[in-house]
Amino acid sequence: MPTYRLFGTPASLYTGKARSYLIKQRIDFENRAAGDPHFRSKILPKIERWIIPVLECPDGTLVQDSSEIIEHFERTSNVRYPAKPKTSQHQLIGQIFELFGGEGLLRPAMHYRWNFDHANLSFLKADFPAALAAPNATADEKNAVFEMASQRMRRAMTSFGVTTDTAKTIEEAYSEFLQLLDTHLQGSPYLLGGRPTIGDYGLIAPLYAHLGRDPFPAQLMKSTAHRVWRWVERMNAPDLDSAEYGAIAPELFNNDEVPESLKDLLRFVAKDYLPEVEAFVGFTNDWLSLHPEIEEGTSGLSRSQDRVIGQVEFIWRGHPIRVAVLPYRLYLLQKIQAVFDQASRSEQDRMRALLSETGLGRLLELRTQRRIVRKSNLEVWSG
Ligand SMILES: N[C@@H](CCC(=O)N[C@@H](CS)C(=O)NCC(=O)O)C(=O)O
Repeated sequence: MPTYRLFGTPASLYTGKARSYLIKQRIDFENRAAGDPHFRSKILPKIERWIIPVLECPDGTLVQDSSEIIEHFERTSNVRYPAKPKTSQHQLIGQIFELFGGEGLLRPAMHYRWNFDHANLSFLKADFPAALAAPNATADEKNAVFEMASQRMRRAMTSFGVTTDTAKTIEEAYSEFLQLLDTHLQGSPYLLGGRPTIGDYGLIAPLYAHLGRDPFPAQLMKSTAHRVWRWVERMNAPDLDSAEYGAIAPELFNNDEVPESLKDLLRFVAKDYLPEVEAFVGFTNDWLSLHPEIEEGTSGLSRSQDRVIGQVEFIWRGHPIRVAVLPYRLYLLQKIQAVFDQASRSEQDRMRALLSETGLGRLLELRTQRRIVRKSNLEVWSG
């Protein structure tokens, strides 16, 4: 019987996000490797770029993008644990953590994967080719696959702002984040109470594949933030896996409540990531002004695999850093703003108060002249 197939790799950040969702919803699916000949010959030509994860549906429909994979099920079927929280503030917070998890935590994810060779390298050398190379590849071919992937990723790391100058600050910031999340998880098994929601799926992306699975950061997480480690394990379990919280878990934060520990996490996002959001929105607006010729429904870039429109410099925790600007991030930012835009007046007042209390008020104003939409599994500009 045909089933869903998730093409990706165990070490892939965004595959981990989609996989966690599929597991939690008990959707019948198979994990398939990106090295699978079917992926190369049948899927990549249709997706038009090398990117994972890709979900192949039983009817042959392909869905690329971890956020879209989640939306695909949220739109079309009765899911077990809806990813969309029930109440408005929680929806807003959920979308903030989808953006921050998948995009804002790339600095620690990349740093802890690629700058700790003494602990990680032998694992990565075995792990990458196992899923990226063809199943019958020779040892030399597997080594070549690893070398190519690792060189690409080490280069990519710099474009996220990971340098020798920032390394120590990245470690300090990540340690602060782990402690804040650990403290918050003292009160509830998931970010917004007793059920996993979109914010958890955003956060699991870096916290599973890189920070919870690679040897060095996994050890760091286990030894300094046990509750976060348990949450990573929980996010990959088919049940709620929250026995240690007792029977009260489903009732937690049911009233659109935002505990102080969650506000502290939002304050962290404001300090750690809002400056980057300001920078990429500003850069994008300048870039769009320079390119009025870009047609609706196109990316404005020459090749379908291009995802970066330029580089922008900003100050991150006292360091001037230069990072790549990816329009995809606007797509996730728009999801935060959509929650606000669609809410009632009184809900908007509460959201505004929460964001201004936590230093995130600007998130509602940072908008681009044109919106990013998705067409044929690519990010393109609206009219
Ligand atoms: N927005 C995409 C991002 C997917 C993505 O960047 N995936 C990585 C692997 S985790 C990738 O395919 N990178 C391309 C490359 O390595 O060349 C999603 O959420 O699915």
